[in-house]
Amino acid sequence: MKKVKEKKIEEMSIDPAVQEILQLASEKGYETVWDRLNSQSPHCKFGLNGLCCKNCIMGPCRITPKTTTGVCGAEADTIVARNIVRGIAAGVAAHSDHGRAVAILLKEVACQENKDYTIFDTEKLKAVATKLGVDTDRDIHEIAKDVAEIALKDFGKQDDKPLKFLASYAPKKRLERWLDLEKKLYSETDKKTGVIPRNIDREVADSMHRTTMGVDHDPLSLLIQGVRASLADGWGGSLIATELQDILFGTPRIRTIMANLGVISPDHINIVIHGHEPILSEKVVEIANTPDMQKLAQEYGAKGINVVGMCCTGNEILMRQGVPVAGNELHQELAILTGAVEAIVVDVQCIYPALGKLAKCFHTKFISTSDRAKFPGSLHIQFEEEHANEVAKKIVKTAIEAFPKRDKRKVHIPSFKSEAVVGFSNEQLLKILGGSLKPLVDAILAGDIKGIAGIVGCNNPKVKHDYYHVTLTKELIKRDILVIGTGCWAIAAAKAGLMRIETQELAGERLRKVCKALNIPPVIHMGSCVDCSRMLTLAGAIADYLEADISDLPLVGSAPEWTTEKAVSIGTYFVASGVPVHLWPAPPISGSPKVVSLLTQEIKNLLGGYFFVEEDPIKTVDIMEAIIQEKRKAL
Ligand code: CUV
Ligand code: SF4
Repeated sequence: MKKVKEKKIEEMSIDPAVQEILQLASEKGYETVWDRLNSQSPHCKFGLNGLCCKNCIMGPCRITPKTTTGVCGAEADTIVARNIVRGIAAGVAAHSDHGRAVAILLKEVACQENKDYTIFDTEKLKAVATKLGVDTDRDIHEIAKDVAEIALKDFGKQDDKPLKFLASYAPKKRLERWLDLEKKLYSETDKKTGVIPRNIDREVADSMHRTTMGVDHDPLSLLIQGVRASLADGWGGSLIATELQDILFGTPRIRTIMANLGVISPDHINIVIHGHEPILSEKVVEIANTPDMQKLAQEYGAKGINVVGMCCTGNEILMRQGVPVAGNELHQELAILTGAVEAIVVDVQCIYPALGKLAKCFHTKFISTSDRAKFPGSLHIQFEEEHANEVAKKIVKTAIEAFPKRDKRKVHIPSFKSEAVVGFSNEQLLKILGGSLKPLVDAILAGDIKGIAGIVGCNNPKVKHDYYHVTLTKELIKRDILVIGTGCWAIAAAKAGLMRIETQELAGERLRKVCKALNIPPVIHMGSCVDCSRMLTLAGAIADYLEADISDLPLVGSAPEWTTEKAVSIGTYFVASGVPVHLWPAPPISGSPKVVSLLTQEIKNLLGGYFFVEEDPIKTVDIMEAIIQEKRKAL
């Protein structure tokens, strides 16, 4: 294979902290994700186009102009659709398992079987209960038990009724549209096809069943199942995760945090928490801050303990506790390369297995904690909710004990860090707006806010790190489009200083005026990936307020540096909820013109949303603005 030419460091990332550490890595010979990408390039074209099937052992089969079917007779359309649906299902499974863990914990806390956690936010508990139709005039433990049970039922019920969370949270018109489509698809195809999710686990299982060898071969039928599964994520698993986490750990409030590798401290014991579930990260933060642990750290010669976040679990603890964040997806190896990290503690999702080998080059303990995520080279300390305090203590102590082994000659911490205003839960937004959506809706109707763009998703070494996130964001606010978002985008925006109040000056005149009046930045951090559900419910609330459907509103979405299967699920549930969504890099569907046209055009008539793919960020904003203008005309 042809060797691709190596990228220059400036082409790899726009983040100066990243560039600095990459320079160091290249001088000292440490391997990073960019090197491995280089070794894997050029990538297999069959995989890139979605044309490789290995769903049975008559294969693997690849589709070429000469060989147009697999051994079983499956054509390109079927293979491409099956592959993408499997990706969605995996994403749904990941987010929803996260939600399930929170629901189980809430039930245990409610039944007072778990005493290491508490019901922190009773106001949120009552709000969620009211939405679900649970009687709130009782002891909070009884209310919490009912809420948890409803959530758990959404994972396990066997009837064909919509998920209770979806039915209770989705806006009226959208629900009607899904039900209509459900009926339409019922009569046109078989009885079991529809868009309304029945049970979160079942939609994952159904997706796996129908994509296995010899089951569903119709691309539309397959993609509709992908849509149904994705809705079980957005209005199911992810929503459950967000709402129940708020109950257990508190609804985010506005606060200022610091972001980038510069938050790693030269004099403290640094613990990086990476992964997704606040059940772990909240505990580590809490225990590390106890006087006992801080004292122990001092006995070991450190000034104290500095816990910092990374990726989505970083988003969770910055939103709720104001914990600084060391970076997004592509920072995980770079944090270790600073030489000043005593422990990188992980649970599930987006964790590179490469951390095991890299940590061994330093004194860093790479601590895995989840029974479903083990790594070569990690120190496994199993996290158990029922002994959370004890396990968290063990984790923090392990980090403290690593401190004397830190090699001062290897320490290199970039000084870059930026301030960011974060913590915009919908509850906080409403509070800023004076308790009603009216001022926001009025600003949209008047054109002071031309529209709202939600940007989400990962980093990907295939694209210049943070470049798309940051360029898109700056260009959108310049055109009076408010930007909200989650995930690694949010960390990119925070690092780039776009979440400071001063960013108002980069916004168009009309958006600037609105942000000044509300004293908020024009770039809004709404949380982690599961908190995309906050954006869904915000869109839903605006729709209900206007007695409209989400697809009538001037909203657009983007995942401009996406990596994971979870991002495919997120993109799909936004499309299925009526929002046009931009993607870059292109998803692996180009091998089937049929699937491409279904997802970029035909789906618009069915659900109102659709995907579009564009590499250039400015052209992307042109398209987004055109979509917004079109919707505004119809408003
Ligand atoms: Ni869950 S899914 S790389 S941490 S946003 Fe970041 Fe967000 Fe993608 Fe992963
Ligand atoms: Fe090949 Fe069909 Fe088996 Fe896929 S399911 S590997 S296309 S024979």
